[in-house]
Amino acid sequence: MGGEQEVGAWDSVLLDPLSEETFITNLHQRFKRDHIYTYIGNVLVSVNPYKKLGIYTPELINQYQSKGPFQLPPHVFAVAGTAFRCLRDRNEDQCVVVTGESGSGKTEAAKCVLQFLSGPRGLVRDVIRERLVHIAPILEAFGNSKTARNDNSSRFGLYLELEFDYKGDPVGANITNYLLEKTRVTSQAHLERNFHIFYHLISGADIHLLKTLKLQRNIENYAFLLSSRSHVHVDSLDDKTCFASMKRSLDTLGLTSDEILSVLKIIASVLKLGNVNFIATNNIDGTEGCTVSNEYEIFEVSELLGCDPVLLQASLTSTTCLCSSASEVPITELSAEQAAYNKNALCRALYSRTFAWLVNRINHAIKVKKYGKQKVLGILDVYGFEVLDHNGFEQFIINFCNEKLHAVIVENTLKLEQEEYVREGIEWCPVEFNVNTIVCDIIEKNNHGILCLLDDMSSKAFEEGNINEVEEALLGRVQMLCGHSTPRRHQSDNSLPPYCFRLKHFAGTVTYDIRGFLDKNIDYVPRDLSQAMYHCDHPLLKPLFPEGNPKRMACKRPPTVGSQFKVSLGSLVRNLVAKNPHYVRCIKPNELKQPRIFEMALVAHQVRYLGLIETVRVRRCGFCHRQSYTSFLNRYKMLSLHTWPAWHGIPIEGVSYLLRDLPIPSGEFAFGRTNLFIRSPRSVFELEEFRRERLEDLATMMQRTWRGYN
Ligand code: AOV
Ligand code: MG
Repeated sequence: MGGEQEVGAWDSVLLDPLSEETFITNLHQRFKRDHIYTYIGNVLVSVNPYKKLGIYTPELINQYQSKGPFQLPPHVFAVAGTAFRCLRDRNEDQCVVVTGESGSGKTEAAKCVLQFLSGPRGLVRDVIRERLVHIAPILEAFGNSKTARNDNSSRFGLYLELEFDYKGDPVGANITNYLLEKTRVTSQAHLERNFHIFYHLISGADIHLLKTLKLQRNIENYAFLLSSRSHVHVDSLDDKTCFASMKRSLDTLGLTSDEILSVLKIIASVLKLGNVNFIATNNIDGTEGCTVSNEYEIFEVSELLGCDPVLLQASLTSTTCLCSSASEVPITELSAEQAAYNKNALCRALYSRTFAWLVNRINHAIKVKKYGKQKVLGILDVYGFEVLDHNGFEQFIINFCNEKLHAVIVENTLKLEQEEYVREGIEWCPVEFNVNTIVCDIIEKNNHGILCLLDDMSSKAFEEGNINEVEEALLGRVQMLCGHSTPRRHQSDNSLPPYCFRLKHFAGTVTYDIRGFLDKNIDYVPRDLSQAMYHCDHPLLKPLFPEGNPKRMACKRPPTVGSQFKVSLGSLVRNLVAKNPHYVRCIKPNELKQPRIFEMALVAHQVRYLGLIETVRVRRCGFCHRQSYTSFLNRYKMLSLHTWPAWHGIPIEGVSYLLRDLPIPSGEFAFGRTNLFIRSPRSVFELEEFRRERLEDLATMMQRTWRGYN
């Protein structure tokens, strides 16, 4: 990293003059020399290099662990280090929020933060450190996939919270996952893949395991793995190696070989069910029924899951009526189309519930064992904003998540920050910025938002069973909602395709196709299939399908996918705002996933919607840290003879004496009504260093005195 200082500015706050052009030119100059990180004060901007860089070594982790911000070039390790020091020194909860569009490098950045926190220098207890680094290969195998925009795209949201003890060592962690995009299990867009695990398994399992799982080594044999009838290969991924490392990770996390086999049996069953087809037959009463075309697959799935093949086939091709109290329960034969639909619902449920089980199991392996709740450091890595050729319910949920997080970040970095300066009486020239809260309102507003409409209509569709008609009514109402509130220029845009509505998100306008929204929101697994799964002789299936327990009262319908997501996102946001935030803003330099290409227009678009220039403006005149006068005095009074050992006057005066004794320029501090404001992270770091040195001097002095007595 030698000569770093010569390449542009480390911190965009120093750019003169500041404009969108100079900001992007600085990023570009640095990108050309592989300096992908640049600061905006304490916000880190990261531009995806699309090539391996030698800047994530244990040696560098060591350096960033021992040096403070601005002593070394900008780096995601520095952000992790600052967050860690804030936690240790100020005893406050921290969070690192990584954002950016799909393929911009969020997951890689989040992994670097985790790598840093579980890195060398004995920061971590060994077992936990070992386990933490093995989380990613498992979650990525089961939760990531190749999409049009990213070969390793996260198809779930991840929030990992590390807990530290009083010494600053992580003692455990907890993962919260957000809505896995489970429709991918049964269908994928053109040139996209299913979840990685399926390909890892087929390519990487040894011959014995394949035999046990009744699988063949040929991906082309499985309908769920053939997007648009052809298998999509990913150059950047070696499925065989990935399978080995995923298995090693499961072992390291303490999963038993029985547990691993149980999971893989479900994965294999999903693949085999994908090959089950239904042939239409005519019932005696003239209605359409169906039979299974390849009974052998059903037989093998039954062996894998430990169930009766006759029962499995019956629950796939017919349905029993719940309302009857008679001993003979009426059975309705399903059409081939209905049976295929139910089978897919079962596959999605099997997969997503197994994923949830895995997350739970990982949490069990990394949970805090000895200590009570200490301070925590959260890392957030969600699925990035995406606009595809065809955008459905999944993109709607993903983009809503990004919209909400964006609103929170803007609120925190631009709005609240400026309001606080004004409240504290600090001289301030306001910086204008855009907020897009209107879109969040359109989506989530109680009683009126799209999610609420969706729930109302889902109930209607569920009760009346006429999903197509209800979907059309829903479309009309959603279009009205968007039309009322979206800017005029989109109303005049009359190119809206059938069944679609359009939302102007912070990062771009997206056209959503409403077909499938109701169905995916209801997310219903037919009762007969839940019961069949519950009765399987397979250790995971009973807990995964509790609703299949016949003794369980027929309870009310479970909450819809949309409403559950809204609740979990709300609690995530409350959780984040209660912590001291650190931001990593990721930028995608080109759509080709290629190194060395920096598309100006694409970068400018992201810089604009992320509000980065406004962030520079606020940061330029702003302050990175604030502390009440009393707590500042308590922590640093030892650095001055005026204030040490105790200050008895008014706190603000004590702080003013204290600062006069320190070799930090006075421009670095501003006196607010209740807080002292510190401009740059470097000054905070220096204060901490002075304090550490002073404590060491005191300790040495006491040792000498002690020896003198003896
Ligand atoms: P994402 O998390 O932001 O997308 P990733 O972190 O998966 O994006 O990055 C996409 C790809 O870019 C990775 O698989 C790497 O090949 C490359 N990449 C990203 N960051 C780096 C880096 N620092 N060094 C080298 N290569 C990198 V999504 O999950 O789609 O929103 O839902
Ligand atoms: Mg990702």
